[in-house]
Amino acid sequence: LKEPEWWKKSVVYQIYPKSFQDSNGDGIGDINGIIGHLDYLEKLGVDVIWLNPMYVSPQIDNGYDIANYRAIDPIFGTMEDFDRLLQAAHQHHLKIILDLVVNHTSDQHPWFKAAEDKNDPHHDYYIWKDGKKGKTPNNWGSYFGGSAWTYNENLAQYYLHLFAKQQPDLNWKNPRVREEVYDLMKFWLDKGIDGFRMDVINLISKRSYKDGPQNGDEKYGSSQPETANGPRIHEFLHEMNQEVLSKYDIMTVGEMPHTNPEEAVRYTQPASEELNMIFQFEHMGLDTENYGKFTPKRFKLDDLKRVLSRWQTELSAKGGWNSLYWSNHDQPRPTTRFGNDKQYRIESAKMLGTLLHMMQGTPYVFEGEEIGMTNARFNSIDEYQDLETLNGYRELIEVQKQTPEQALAGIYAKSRDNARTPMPWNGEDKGGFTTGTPWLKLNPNFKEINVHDTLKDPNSVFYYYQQLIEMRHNLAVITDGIYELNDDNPEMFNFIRENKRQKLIVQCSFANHEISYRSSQLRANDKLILSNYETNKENIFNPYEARVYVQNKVKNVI
Ligand code: TEU
Ligand code: CA
Repeated sequence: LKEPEWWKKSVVYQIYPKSFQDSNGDGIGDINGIIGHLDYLEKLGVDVIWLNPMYVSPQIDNGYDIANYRAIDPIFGTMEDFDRLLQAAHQHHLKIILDLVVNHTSDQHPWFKAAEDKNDPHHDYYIWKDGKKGKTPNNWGSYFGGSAWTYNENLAQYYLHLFAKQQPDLNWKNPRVREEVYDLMKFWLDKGIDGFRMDVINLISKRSYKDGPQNGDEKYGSSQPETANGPRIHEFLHEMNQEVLSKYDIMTVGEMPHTNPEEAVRYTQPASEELNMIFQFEHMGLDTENYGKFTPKRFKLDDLKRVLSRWQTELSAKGGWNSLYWSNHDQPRPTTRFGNDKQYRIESAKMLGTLLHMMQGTPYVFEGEEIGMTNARFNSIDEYQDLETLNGYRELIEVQKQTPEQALAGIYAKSRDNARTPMPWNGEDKGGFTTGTPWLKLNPNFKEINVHDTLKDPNSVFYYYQQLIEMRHNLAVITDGIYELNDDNPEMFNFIRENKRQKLIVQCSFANHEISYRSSQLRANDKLILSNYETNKENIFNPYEARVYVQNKVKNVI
């Protein structure tokens, strides 16, 4: 049996540097702060760290607007600090992957400054359209609100920015752009990093610039049909693979909104020689109305079962590979979004962790998920920082005519700042995150939910995640077993994983109340190997209870 690639057996921990640990009192997390917590990550048992961008940036979109791809922004430290972090991580048996943001640059990047001269070769690094002021080339809206086009008076041209106007899209049709990107990738890979997470990488090949469909009463149309998974995307990714990726022993994960499993097979099957895995968004959209991120709707467990099972059976089974995630720096906290963070916060966090980590794919743990953090209920919009949130709030009030209370409820449910509150290392003043004023308020519940108290409690989420990660390292069936949903109860998410030697039976309750349930899958000699409760009633599940049984199919398997 061929040993699976290292990234198939790895668990990735995502660090949002700005919010992880401040070491110099300026209220902003930094590289030296990360170095101080490598022991904590080694204790958790994770294998890889994904770092959100720390390159030189005006911080309009918290570092996803890059002005120099080959330098560390002074707010995070120096390149020497980074080199020390990389070396220290490797000494702690931790690999490091960086964020590659090349669908767009910052408008402060020298390339864009030069592009404002039509005769400069950098002009065609970006996407310009002639036009009269007030008449945009099409109806596309930016993901962050407003138009996706901004007018340059001197050039009498518009430039495209799918995100903020300070994030002009790069023109990937220009081979010079592709060469520049491959060069900057090699700069970091030659320093010894272990791979890349690629920001909205499936938007880099634009199909056309025709109008997009409008949802609801939105003023703007969606750019998605013309920009997601475009005509040359596989050509570009294969070229990137041949020019750069294939020359290193690394892992790659592409962030790919609006992508379905069959497209994902094409991106991730080894024969394509493109990427190792992708972040898909289907389970992230279940509680979202199609015309607005901040208008949450209740999701149905049945939808979640259908979507996640489809990704299990239609991707890995066809030679592709899944990433597995509940949260990241763009998404609300899973205990609030998918569990019950009031009466059953700990149970929900453990149950959701079980559900995800027993599936086939590479799991990602976002900072704070391992201690069961929840959404942050701030009292006023003034306490939020994220431009997507602030623009969204204004739109809820001005366009959708919501009251401030209604709008704030939507912001509380879906704001990206829910994930970006500083890591609470203890219950002291400012949670041990900083000695200064944190750039974003801590979650008001940090005195109850913090690392110090969690590590003191043997029944905490942390030690449960430690077990999940250890099982993932030791039970081959989690990596190579087939997946099959057992849809025998509307309040349970039950599935099996099976290979020739072992069968795992995973049972996760999403019910707020006790349910009586008899599993047709269990056999007398099945051994309960993990549960987030001291299970005592064979067929009655406690609220948000998870159980994992193992069935050894051959003798003397551990
Ligand atoms: O996110 C892309 C993306 O799809 C997000 O805009 C997501 O759809 C939205 O935030 C969900 O509400 C990537 C980065 O992860 C994000 O932080 C950046 O803001 C964005 O690209 C632009 O670089
Ligand atoms: Ca700092």
